Amino acid sequence: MARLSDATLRALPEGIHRPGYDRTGTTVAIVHLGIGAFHRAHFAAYVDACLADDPGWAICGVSLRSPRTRDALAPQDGLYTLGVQSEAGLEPRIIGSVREVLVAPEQPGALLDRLADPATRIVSLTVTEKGYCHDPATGRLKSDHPDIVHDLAADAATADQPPVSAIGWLWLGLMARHRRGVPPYTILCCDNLPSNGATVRQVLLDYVALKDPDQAVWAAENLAFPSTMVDRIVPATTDHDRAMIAAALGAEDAWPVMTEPFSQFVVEDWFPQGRPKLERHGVTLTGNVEPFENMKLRMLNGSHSALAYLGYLAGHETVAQTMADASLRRLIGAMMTSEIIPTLSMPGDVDLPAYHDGLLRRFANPALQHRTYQIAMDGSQKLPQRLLGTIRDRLSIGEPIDRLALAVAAWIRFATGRDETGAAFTVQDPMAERFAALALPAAIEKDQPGRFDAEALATGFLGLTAVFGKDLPEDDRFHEAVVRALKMLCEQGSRATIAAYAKLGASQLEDTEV
Ligand code: CS2
Repeated sequence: MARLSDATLRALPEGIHRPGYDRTGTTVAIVHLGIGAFHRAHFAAYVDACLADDPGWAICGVSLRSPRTRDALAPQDGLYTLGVQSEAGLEPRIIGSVREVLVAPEQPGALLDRLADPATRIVSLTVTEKGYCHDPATGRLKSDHPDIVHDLAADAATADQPPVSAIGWLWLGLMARHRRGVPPYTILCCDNLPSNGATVRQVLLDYVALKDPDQAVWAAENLAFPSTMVDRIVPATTDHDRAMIAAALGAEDAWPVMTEPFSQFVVEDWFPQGRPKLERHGVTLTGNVEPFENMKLRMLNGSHSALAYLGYLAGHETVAQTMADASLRRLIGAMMTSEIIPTLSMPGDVDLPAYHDGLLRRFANPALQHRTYQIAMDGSQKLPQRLLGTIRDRLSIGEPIDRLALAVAAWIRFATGRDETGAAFTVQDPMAERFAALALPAAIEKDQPGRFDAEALATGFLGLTAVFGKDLPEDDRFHEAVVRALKMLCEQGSRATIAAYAKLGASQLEDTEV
């Protein structure tokens, strides 16, 4: 079977949507750090649409570690398939906006040239929450993070000792431009962080204060960090997806990306060096992204994480399966309606109940194989912006937090690395070793793996200040609500707990014998 590439593009079956522009006439103006599936299903797809009327915004995608994406896409001239999946079936679309893929550790010189090139006007990022090497509870750089320690020690001026962190690369590129009198690029964070532009700005400024203190004022005054809200569900690609795409294309694509029909991108309009005409292609440009970010992080991602932990414990492999569990669906719906929506204050034209309905529909998409285990990854980096901010807001006005606390308890139970049958599984999280050390003394009997003392477990995990800060663990209402939920999970199991929380009102829970 032929491989997808510029040469085979024309031979694809007629109905397949493909770039409506001459790819050779495009020029790279965006360098994207972290060219994973999410970027290829989201920003790169918007840029692909923009290239049809403005060829000046193609993308150079960068992998900071693994060569896998480059190895898959290079023989395809950067082309790949976006497989949009719904109940109506599969709609493949060929994306042409990625003109080049670099692997930072292998091609540091080429990457530095791209970053320093005056033609580069935006550096965007999807490096996941942990990729910013920051403390999720405070939003500040972890100066003792091994990647930051490495980058701070590396030669400041060249790529001879290339950085390993995204922050290190951002700064190396900016300094190369500064020395040559080239204006700085706009830094566009597309990760699910709270106030993501401001957060990345703070992390970068913390880095500069240590690396190049003489440039701290320049950096604070001259760089642009528009905030964004990014939304599209993108499960990891499977071999089954590859086979399905090959059948539709009649050509092989080594790494297609699968997604849902829904896509949303809200961007703060702060691009001193210009930007593609995103507003023509469904992107919302606005002065204030924060309400949208809060809505999405708390409603979608907060629910996603709750579903991931509760669902995984209850034996549901995918999000669609969690939605087919009537109790879990009811519980998540109620968590959004009763505990999350009241914390949001949105512009007048945003209909939150409709957003809630839309989310339940999207989660239920049976065509998407979105694994609960995938979403459960890196909980320590996700919980603060997804669940804990909402909990803080609720506590500050004295409102109940039972369902949110159950989600936190489910995370703790998951982080023990033992499922309810006692079987061990791998917890993927930068703090996984700490979790294992906390779970060990809370195990009830060493010969009965998977049985834990809820009180001991909660006290241990809630002491993780990098996740919970200092304030939350000291709040008795929070501590009690988490312990109550964790006790039920540990003693009665996730299914019984989900059923109880789905049925009961918050005040009744307090009277329930567990
Ligand atoms: C998910 C997100 O894996 C996860 O943590 O919650 O990737 C989610 O699918 C996206 O943010 C949707 O926009």
